[in-house]
Amino acid sequence: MKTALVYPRFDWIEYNGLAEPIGLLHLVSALKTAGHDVVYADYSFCEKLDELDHLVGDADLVGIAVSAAAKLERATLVSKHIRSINPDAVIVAGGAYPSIFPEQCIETMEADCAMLGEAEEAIIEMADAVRDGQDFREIRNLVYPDEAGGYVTNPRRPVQTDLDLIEFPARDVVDYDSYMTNGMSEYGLVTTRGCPFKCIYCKPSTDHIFGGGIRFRSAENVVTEIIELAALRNTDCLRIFFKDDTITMHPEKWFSEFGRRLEEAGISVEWHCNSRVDTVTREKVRNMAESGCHCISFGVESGSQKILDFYKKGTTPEQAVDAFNWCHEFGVEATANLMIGFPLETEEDLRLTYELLKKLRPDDIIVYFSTAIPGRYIHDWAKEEGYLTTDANPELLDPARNRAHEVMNMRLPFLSTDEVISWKHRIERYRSWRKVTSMDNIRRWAGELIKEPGKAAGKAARVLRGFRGQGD
Ligand code: B12
Ligand code: SF4
Repeated sequence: MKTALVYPRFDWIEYNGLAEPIGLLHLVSALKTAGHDVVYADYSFCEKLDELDHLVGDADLVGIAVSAAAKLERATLVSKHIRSINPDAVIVAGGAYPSIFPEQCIETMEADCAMLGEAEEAIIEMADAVRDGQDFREIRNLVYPDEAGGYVTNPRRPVQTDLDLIEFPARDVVDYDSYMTNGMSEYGLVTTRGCPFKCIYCKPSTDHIFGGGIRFRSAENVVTEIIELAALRNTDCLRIFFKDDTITMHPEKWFSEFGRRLEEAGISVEWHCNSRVDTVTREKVRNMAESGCHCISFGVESGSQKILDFYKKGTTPEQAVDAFNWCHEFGVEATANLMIGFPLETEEDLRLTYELLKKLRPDDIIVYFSTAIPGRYIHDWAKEEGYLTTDANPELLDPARNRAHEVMNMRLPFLSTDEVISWKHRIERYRSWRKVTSMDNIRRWAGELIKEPGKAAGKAARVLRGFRGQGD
């Protein structure tokens, strides 16, 4: 009995950079430890769909990961191909997107079932059942079609509360060399699961995956994973992107312990993360910087309290100013992520956002369009209020893609689309101005020019494009 776990990133441009699928790799570990024969089939570098037939063609159970709506099309291509060469395999869809839209995934991908949420335990039960020829439809977290043409959703199991008990992702199956030569520059790692906040443009999507609330790994457990990763990559110097929703929910002392343990292990880590401006303190930023944090990407979103309140963000522009000042004080690059083009936004709100940026003095700025992604409260709200223009076009549902192509999926009563795009260009010009006038940025760029000329040249080109109002 063989299980194939599939990362269907076939023929796909990743607007946010290449990355290893950590969740799927956790499942590879779980199955291996349970004694199952498991192969990992990564379509990232395949030019043709049949290149991995030797891995998936004889698998009895095939698990296919789908992280977002924008990836469903590719997952479907891969799923249908596997079905055509291996009609008897049980195909299960899992990951972020099937956790939110299991029925759509089963139907579109022609899968047998979908698995909801964290799957370390459920995938073992599923593999056991397929191996033993038992009915797998009893397994908790599973959604499957019934005879009447509907779907059955089994109850969910409780999530693992002690994250330190979850095995590390099986990084040994990843072709990291190919990832690195194709543009990946850092390893992904997660130190928490879930997020307790309620932002309407995000929730309840992650709650469908991780349940509500947040669970933490200990600093010791995280450093042990880093030591193993360093050994696997034969280095004592790593770049890491912590992909937690809100890593700064860890208390201050977590970061000092993390730094101390890394130092004891003789490993230097340069890391960055995403965060909220209300979950950092001066001491936390200092401890983060001392443990190797070089950049924090903050969800600032807007300079208007009215818009932040509509988003149920729970932060204030004043908190953003404090957070950015602490970063500047401790030499941590601070990026401001903004969202503009929310239907209730006015010219005055955009002006407040622009004014806030001048107070923050960010090292980088990324302007997204407010996007009504299915599965989020903002989508339901936009639909009810008549602001939603479409939720079918994957281009419009991926904020990285719609930002690059400057298209939106919500109607704006108080502003024209052109006005919002023009504010985006204005902010991007300010970003370019900051890049060439901030001494910290110039110093960093000069350092990079010596160490990584290609990367530094790319940054310079982006800055120039920004001056021309073209963004990047
Ligand atoms: C890393 C990440 C990315 C990476 C993905 C690369 C990669 N290979 O990892 C990048 C940066 C490229 C990315 C891009 C986008 N992402 Co993203 N991303 C994440 C993030 C931050 C972490 C994922 C992670 O590693 N989690 C930790 C692991 C442990 O959890 P997990 O992956 O969910 O895995 C568990 C279960 O889902 C399940 N599982 C996973 N795979 C499988 C497979 C099978 C077969 C089974 C049975 C179970 C299973 O078991 C795992 C272990 O318990 C999540 C947020 C989050 N907190 O998870 C968002 C998230 C998945 N992304 C999201 C979105 C929307 C996007 C973008 C559209 C955003 C954008 N561009 O602006 C794009 C889409 C990309 C594209 N072009 O399609 C949403 C998805 C929600 C949804 N489906 O509506 C999330 C949940 C963030 C959010 N709250 O909005 N993303
Ligand atoms: S946007 Fe960030 S802080 Fe808000 S709910 Fe989502 S993960 Fe949590």
